[in-house]
Amino acid sequence: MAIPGSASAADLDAASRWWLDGVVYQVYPRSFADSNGDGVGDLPGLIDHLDYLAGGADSLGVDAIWLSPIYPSPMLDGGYDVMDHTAVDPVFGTLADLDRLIEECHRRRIRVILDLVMNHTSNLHPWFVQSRQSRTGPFADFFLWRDPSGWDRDGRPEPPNNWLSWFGGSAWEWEPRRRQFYLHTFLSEQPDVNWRCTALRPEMWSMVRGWLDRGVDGFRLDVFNAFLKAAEMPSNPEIAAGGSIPWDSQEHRHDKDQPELHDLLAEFRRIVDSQPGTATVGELFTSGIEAAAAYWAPRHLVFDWVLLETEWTAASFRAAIAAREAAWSSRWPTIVLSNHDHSRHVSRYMHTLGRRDRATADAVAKAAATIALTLRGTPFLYYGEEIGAWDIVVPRSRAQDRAAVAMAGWWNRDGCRAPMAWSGDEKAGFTSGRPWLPIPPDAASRNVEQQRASESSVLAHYRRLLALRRGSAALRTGELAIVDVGDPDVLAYLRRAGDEVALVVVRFGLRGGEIELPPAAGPWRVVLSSHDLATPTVGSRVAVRPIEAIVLQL
Ligand code: TEU
Repeated sequence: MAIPGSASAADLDAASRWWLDGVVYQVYPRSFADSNGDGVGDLPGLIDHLDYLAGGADSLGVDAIWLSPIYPSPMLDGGYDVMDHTAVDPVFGTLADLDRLIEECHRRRIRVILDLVMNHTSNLHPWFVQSRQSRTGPFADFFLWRDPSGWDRDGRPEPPNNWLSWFGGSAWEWEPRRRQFYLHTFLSEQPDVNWRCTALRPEMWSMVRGWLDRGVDGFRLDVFNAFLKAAEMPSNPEIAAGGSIPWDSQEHRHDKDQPELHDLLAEFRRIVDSQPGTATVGELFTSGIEAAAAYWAPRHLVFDWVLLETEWTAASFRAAIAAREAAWSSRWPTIVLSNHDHSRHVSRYMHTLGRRDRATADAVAKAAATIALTLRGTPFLYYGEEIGAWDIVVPRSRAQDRAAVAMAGWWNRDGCRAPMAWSGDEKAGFTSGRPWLPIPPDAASRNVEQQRASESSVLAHYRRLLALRRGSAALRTGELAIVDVGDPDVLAYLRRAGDEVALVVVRFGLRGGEIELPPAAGPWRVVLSSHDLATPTVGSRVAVRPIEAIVLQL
């Protein structure tokens, strides 16, 4: 496959093509494994479970892990409010633990991606603590300070413009000591940094180089497309028929996606590219799939959210895949069904099906995994999806997601961040202490230990899919073409690389039936089914059972 602006896939050596044909696993460190009994996951706990993630008969076999932020933080936004980008929060461990994690990952041929939060800091970051105290001093312009646009009749200052916080309310907070407002796209405790301040960039680039020097293999860039705002900060156009959240009541023309961002990104990417074998993935903030593809470059992936917002029907997935293929063209997308910000996909899909039973949930988890691991692009798995994890309900009294507590109507993201279920013991093998979030109620029967022992488990299916993908150039980097198999409830697509062809067929609904297979150079054989191990060879037609995904090869 030719990659624009760089060598073809075949020309990339194995060490440098992991971002192209590998599989990334997102670890939410707080919820993965706790080694010291404080109820919060940590780096030593993660290290203890690397064999589970690495290659090998009894393991998953992922190629990279992405850690959500592990830096010192007040944890008002799950660590995305950073106080020091060059250190490790003691709740997760030490820099020495991180060095050991990197070493242990590299020993297992797993790359390590850190989460860079460079759009904002915590309000407790030393830069902001000094910046808010006066309009002079070395950090005065590290943040986005603006005079009020006026004063109301009660003498209160009015915000510089109409910009909104993603979490609701104005994006401006008044600081009496400076008699100015500062911008916060997210919580008021997350002041946006000023990327137009020339003194800021060397500080950020020094931090990035520091992690590269420690052997980090790449970065996930939090809301990278919001780094630059229009210099004059004009108000955004209002949208009368706004969407479901306040953010959607404006056209975000001036508070993100600025033209100068391409140069800033190029500067950052040159630093990363100077280290062979590295890669990045940009977390696109609320923009569309075309924007994602436009920001893409070789080694520098960009998330789009089309699949994250797709319903569990063949029509929805067909449309989403067609939109992706059209927007990305020969550029290389990512595949995301779940992450730490959204309801887990098994829960979303069960809602579409109107079901709550375990058997249907497992069937959906396996069928969805088949899609995620056979579409064109780099899959990003979210911890727990490999055992079919779904959302938990967190009572408001135990809510940790500040946005959900502070903002009415905000979905409580704790629901998708439950502790990983390693075993069936009372704390699921996650901790010996009081878990920071409730252990999933079904952990006793939905856990790694129980699923490792079963050939029909969701975990077993992920392992088989990952092994199949590893052995198939077509499934890793092949071209994709949607095919019509004459049944609206069935999604089908071909993956092709050279002479190798694979066909993926997925039935979404609850009524089985036969489909007509596309004509091929030879007989199709079923190499993997999400329902069972039997893999009959087939003729020109094949029966596809309810919520079944099958992979066929010639
Ligand atoms: O999330 C930003 C975010 O929520 C949007 O990118 C949204 O998920 C996406 O556009 C799909 O609708 C990032 C972090 O992932 C989140 O945990 C933080 O709260 C936030 O930035 C602030 O750092």
